[in-house]
Amino acid sequence: MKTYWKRSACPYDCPDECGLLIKTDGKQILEVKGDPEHPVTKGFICRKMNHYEKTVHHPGRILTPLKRVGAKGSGDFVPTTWERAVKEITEHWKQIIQDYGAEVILPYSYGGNEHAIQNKSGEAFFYALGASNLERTICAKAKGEGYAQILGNTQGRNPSIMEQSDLIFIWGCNIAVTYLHAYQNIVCAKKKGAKIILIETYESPAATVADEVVLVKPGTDSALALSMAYVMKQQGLLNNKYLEQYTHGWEEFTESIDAYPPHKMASICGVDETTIKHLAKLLGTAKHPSIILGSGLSRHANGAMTVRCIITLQALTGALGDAKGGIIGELSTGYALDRTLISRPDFQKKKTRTINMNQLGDALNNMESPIHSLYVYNVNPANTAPNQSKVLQGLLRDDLFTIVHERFMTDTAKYADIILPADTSVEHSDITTPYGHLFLQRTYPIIPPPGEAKSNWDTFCLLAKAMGFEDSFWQLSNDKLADYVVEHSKTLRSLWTSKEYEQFQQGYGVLLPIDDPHHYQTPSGKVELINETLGTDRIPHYKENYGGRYPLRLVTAPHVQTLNSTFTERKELLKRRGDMTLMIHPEDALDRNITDGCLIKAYNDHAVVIFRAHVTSKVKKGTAIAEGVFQQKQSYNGYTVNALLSQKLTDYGAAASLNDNTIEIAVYKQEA
Ligand SMILES: Nc1nc2c(c(=O)[nH]1)N[C@H]1C(S)=C(S)[C@@H](COP(=O)(O)OP(=O)(O)OC[C@H]3O[C@@H](n4cnc5c(=O)[nH]c(N)nc54)[C@H](O)[C@@H]3O)O[C@H]1N2
Ligand SMILES: Nc1nc2c(c(=O)[nH]1)N[C@H]1C(S)=C(S)[C@@H](COP(=O)(O)OP(=O)(O)OC[C@H]3O[C@@H](n4cnc5c(=O)[nH]c(N)nc54)[C@H](O)[C@@H]3O)O[C@H]1N2
Ligand code: SF4
Ligand SMILES: [Mo]
Repeated sequence: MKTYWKRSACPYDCPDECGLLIKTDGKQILEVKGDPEHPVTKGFICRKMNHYEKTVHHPGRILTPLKRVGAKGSGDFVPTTWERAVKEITEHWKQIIQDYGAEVILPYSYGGNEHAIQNKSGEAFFYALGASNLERTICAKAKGEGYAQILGNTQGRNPSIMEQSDLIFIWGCNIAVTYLHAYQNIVCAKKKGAKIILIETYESPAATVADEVVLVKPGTDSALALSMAYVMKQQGLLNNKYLEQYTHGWEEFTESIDAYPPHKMASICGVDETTIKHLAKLLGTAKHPSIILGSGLSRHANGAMTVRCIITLQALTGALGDAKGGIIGELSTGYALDRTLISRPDFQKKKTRTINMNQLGDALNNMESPIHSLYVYNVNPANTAPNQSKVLQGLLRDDLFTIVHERFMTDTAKYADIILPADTSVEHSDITTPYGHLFLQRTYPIIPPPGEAKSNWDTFCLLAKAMGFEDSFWQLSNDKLADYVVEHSKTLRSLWTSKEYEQFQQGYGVLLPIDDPHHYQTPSGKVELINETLGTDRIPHYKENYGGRYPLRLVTAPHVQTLNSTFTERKELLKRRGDMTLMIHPEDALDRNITDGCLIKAYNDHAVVIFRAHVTSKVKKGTAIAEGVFQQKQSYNGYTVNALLSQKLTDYGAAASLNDNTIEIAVYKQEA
């Protein structure tokens, strides 16, 4: 058997989009490792992708289109052909479009495959169809908005700059789990003597690299940040030269921070006065401080405001203009590739209604302007969307015609009328657009798809032809579309030399140019400490989050063994992950007679969910942490943590307020 190695890239919703080397015989993939020549990956990938072959050749892969024969949710399907499936879908659509108009069709997708073509091509199809528009904001849109309100389109910083920092604040980022190569940068900085501070709601796996861990009450980081600003001002630690030269509104802003003395803010954020003063002094006296921002702290009613308040700290130190420090964690490479060549907004003939993906439960159950058909790809809302019981109730509707394009029989797929088999990233061409570093990569098919699995692009082309779309766009092959997009992305072509372009075409990770840190792409050309467009929010200030009437604040955190609901097909990872647990503080447990390992019920106005209690002082008193996304079959009563989450949106960005919910807990069963 002749075997050889091919370059590829991880397709998942993870900031690193690692470069991969794949050993293959042309039919199967045999081994997967990190590409040693990829400048960020450096040969190292996570344990999940280390055995990607177990996902690609998993016996549970869906290999043919399937038609439902049992009740919705039962998972009872029989194989059908692509021809019949496409005919059934498109005939159904033609009928409902004729009866009610195309807006009764809703596409539902997110980042299951982050590569540009498989991620964006569905938008072209649904624009051409005239379907409802999906507002894709489940993840970090509030963080992006908060960043933009102060820094506009300023390029995000490459995390490798942290290697030269002398102080790093890891702020609400589960970096040891979610951003592994930035974690490596921090380990490197630490070896050189940098001090590492973790600001979290629990002692997350990122604590392994931290010198100090500071636990805040969820959703109160802006109180901590503004109070640190107060202390820095009192102690004469503001970088006035920088403020005068590079910021807009600094006089008014620095005056406003007098309202946040530590003695007032300590009880709000749950961090004592001494610690606030200590953190302020560390930040104000460091030479090259970095703050790496996670998304967790932005998933609150005050999410964008929190992000903005934290960024102001790095304006006060002047680190925003420093090549060895600043704000890390809000980076985008999408600007270089013209993704509208894939998503084709020009195909939309008229504006259609917009439905927020975080409110799918409401959207499916709203019978005043009902959705008649749902097309799901790159996403698994039965497990990942908020208010799970409402989502499931909607998916159960007999009159909802649901199509799910998937690789595995997910909980969402079980509610489909028709399932279409999806391929994997080693079976098609694509282009990466990472959100954790500045290297782009092109990928090529390495093996043929198993059975009759098809890429998102090929599937949309089939549907387009059956719907009678005549644009020649739908005739392109996956490879040709990738060629076209790369060739016609003017920004990309202008940024790279022909040698770099050539390397990219050969599948290597190639760096986008790094901007001057002082190139503030805002309307004023400065850091906008005051943003005049924001009305009552024009000055960064402390704002409460939603909270709620139950005593414990619930935070959903990522799990190291899985990636959202992805990788739940992998038994060995699930075994290591273990039960669906809720982490709670020993005093909260004692108050309720809860012992470690017993079954507890967590409840609020949305649902009752059973967890195994994990009593640990790693969690702050008053907070409960649920790591990981679980499948219904791994739950105790059919519901997972998402059943306890509201559909409320963040202050800006219309993102999910996943970490802004409250619960009460009680013993369910003392014995397992
Ligand atoms: N292994 C693994 N990797 C992943 C994922 C995964 O599920 N598993 N998910 C991927 C995805 S889609 C994303 S968006 C990224 C997310 O990557 P991150 O940004 O690291 O993760 P978040 O889920 O946003 O949560 C980060 C931390 O925020 C904390 N947090 C929540 N609320 C607050 C708060 O109010 N204040 C503070 N200080 N901290 C708070 C949580 O405790 C959590 O540990 O990771 C990606 N990578
Ligand atoms: N409790 C809890 N809830 C969360 C989170 C959390 O940490 N905890 N994280 C939140 C965040 S940050 C996010 S971004 C969302 C993510 O929510 P989702 O986008 O639903 O994330 P995944 O679970 O990764 O689901 C992706 C699905 O896409 C499928 N897929 C992968 N590649 C392809 C492909 O090429 N084609 C097709 N058709 N399908 C493909 C996978 O098989 C998988 O089932 O969840 C949010 N919800
Ligand atoms: S999941 Fe993240 S860390 Fe793992 S290989 Fe993919 S990009 Fe790299
Ligand atoms: Mo995400």
